[in-house]
Amino acid sequence: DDSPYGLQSISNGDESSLVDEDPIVPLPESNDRRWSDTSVYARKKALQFWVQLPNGNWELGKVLSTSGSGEESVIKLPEGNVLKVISETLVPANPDILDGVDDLMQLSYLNEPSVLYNLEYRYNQDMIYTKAGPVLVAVNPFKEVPLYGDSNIEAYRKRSNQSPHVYAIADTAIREMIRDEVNQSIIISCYIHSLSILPANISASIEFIYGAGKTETAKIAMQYLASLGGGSGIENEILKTNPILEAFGNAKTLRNDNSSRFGKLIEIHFSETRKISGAKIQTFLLEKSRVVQCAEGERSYHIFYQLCAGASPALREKLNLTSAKEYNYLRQSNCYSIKGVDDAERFQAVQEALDIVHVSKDDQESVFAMLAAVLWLGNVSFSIIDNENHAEPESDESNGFWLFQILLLNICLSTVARLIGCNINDLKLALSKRNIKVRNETFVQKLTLSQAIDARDALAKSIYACLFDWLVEQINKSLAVGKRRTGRSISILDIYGFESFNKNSFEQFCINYANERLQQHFNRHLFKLEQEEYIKDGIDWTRVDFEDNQTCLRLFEKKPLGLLSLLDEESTFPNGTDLTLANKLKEHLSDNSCFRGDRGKTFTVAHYAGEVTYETTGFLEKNRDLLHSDSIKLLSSCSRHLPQAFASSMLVHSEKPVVGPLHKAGGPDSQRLSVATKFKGQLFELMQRLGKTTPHFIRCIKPNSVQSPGLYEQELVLQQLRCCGVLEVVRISRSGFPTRMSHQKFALRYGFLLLESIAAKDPLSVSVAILHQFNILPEMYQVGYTKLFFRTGQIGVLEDTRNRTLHGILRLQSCFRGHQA
Ligand code: AD9
Ligand code: MG
Repeated sequence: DDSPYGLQSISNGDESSLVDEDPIVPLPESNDRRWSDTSVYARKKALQFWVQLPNGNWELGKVLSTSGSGEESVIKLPEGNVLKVISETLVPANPDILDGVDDLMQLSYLNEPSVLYNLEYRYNQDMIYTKAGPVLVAVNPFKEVPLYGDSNIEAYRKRSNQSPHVYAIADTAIREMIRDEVNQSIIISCYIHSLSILPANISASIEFIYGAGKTETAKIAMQYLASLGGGSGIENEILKTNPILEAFGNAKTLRNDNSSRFGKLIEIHFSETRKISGAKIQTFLLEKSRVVQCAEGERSYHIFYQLCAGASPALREKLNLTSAKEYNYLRQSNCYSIKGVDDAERFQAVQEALDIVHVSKDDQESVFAMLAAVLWLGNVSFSIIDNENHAEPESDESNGFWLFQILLLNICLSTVARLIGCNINDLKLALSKRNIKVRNETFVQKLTLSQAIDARDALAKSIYACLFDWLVEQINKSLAVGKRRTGRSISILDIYGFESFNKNSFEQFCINYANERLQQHFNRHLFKLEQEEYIKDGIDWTRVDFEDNQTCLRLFEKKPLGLLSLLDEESTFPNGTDLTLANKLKEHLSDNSCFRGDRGKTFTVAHYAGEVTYETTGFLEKNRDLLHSDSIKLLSSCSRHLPQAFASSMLVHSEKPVVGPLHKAGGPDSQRLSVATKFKGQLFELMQRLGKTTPHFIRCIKPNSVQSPGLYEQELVLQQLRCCGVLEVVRISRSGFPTRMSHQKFALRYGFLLLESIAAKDPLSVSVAILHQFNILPEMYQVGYTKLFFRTGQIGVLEDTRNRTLHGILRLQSCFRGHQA
């Protein structure tokens, strides 16, 4: 395809197919000649229009007539229905030759229905990838599509296939890394995790919402990079990190059977010989709470079910393992299996993968022991021992009447103690008492029932989170970049999308903050790219400001009066509560236009992707994320090496602000960073790293709410396009000159429309003559050194004239032939 538009190849063949038989009733003249494709100017020129039907869907229609004043138009729909509409609501549609273009930038009229239609047109033909200028849009097919595998990889490597694809993105990343000697990144994101911000008819089906395809897309990109090979099996090791991290960090949710509950960045390093030399994984904000709590119909992390289903008899005995249904942590959500997934089989695959990334059999057994310890901890229950509601783990004679229960509970406590390698009495103490140091004296405080349950759950969550981090560390050791390093890498980021549920808590707060940061990166980068091309071709370009999310980011990050600082401050007050936090935020942040204090414990943030109302319930506790010093001590006293490692990792010393009610009292707790501060630090580091790379953006879209192949829900897609910035890119490009064509191409395509013959002239002169003849306003285009740059819609106007002229010529020819006959 030699045309930058793909126009040539599409229109080659029978030109008469482009001819339009319907008479066009011209819309009234107007002075409103703005470049916007919804302007009267554009509306007057277009041949067909998008009409929004009462059900919200867009249909293609043609204007039959327009009222005298021009306010109303009569439109004919494809099925022959005729509709009277307000002219202003008509949205110009693209000429048919632009149907299904593989880059939205090629559309002459860039508007929502046109973009929606184009994606749908492609989706229906399993062309799930489309470019939106520099961004790749991936629509989840919810079925196997024949786009992957070795032969396809080969085709992209040789560039014999150039249609949009994750492979093409990965290939470009490799080439640019080599050519420019700059690290690259592939940033995969989606927007809308929940449909609660969608219209009611769509959110009704929320239970069946699946993922948008980020993790699959990341794996497809990894597959392409891994195909470069590396020797000593490093590429296979890299691919095998996927089943491991998915087992430990993914879970079945109502939206996705394999939902990632953490963010991931994998940095793949290359050697001088362009082979893979190693990799490094960084993870973000694992959803810890899932270990002890998950909603009906969801599951905890896959690995628990895999272990219960797939452990060998010997391992079962060692871990005192029973079935998933016997564990409280797994039982509460009443969901044990996933359709089409064999957990036992997956467990074998995980073990093999662990072998491949060099986690020794001994270490694997320790890992499984930690998992079993978490499960058994969940079965520890408590009894009230006095009339002040103090509690102790149930395990001694005080429960004499419940002989069976004593036996069972004794088993819980003793199994946990054995699995982590601690003294059973120390464990009991850690779950029922707390040492509090005030000045130089230490007091022992008995825990109430709810405190004891919290202490137990906190211990379970910490063990799991530490285990996850430990595994990532082991994987990184195995993938460590070899000696032949060049320092060049390609990073792939698979991070949670913007979340908005009916109830939004601390997790959504952090995730949405991360998305604000990423969006800023996205905006800045795309804007910069755009400008560079204009400068390169020497065109006159005034920087156009676009709406950025600086105000929202400032709301989060400003010191000392921003959401994060105030949250940390309140977290250090022993008497701080969810309500005092909410009040504090309202008191200090109300002058930021992105903030709205609501009634009670809630507040609302106007994110770039939409408003989200957060409930402060649990914010302080989750932000402090305290594992009591007694529990840390317990872990460090264990004879097993993993709990010891966990304990020392929890005692991260830092100069940074620290939180926790025991802050003033000293002790290990006071050394810990708050979750929000740690996350912010991670994000800053991430942004810095990404800032030094050339980014390639992939936006994943889910086309329907029932994970069904072939179904395309316009409204759902539109919402995602809106918040995921595809329309933002479109908007930015509309304010620039998104349409480009070389002088030669332009002269060739439209030259025949010139009234006076200047055939002998050079392409530039022909081009300029065309522009003048068609009265294209000077602000609508720019003449560059090599190309013409147009505002959106301009080429559509020329293209329509060209079609009409060709139509006329064809008619004349057939008349002529008829006459001759
Ligand atoms: V979540 O935000 O982590 O809950 P993701 O990561 O966005 O989510 P995921 O990649 O897990 O979504 O995709 C969800 C499901 O869509 C997969 O399990 C596949 O069944 C399906 N999918 C996604 N992409 C493809 C694809 N390219 N080809 C076939 C796909 N199926
Ligand atoms: Mg995922």
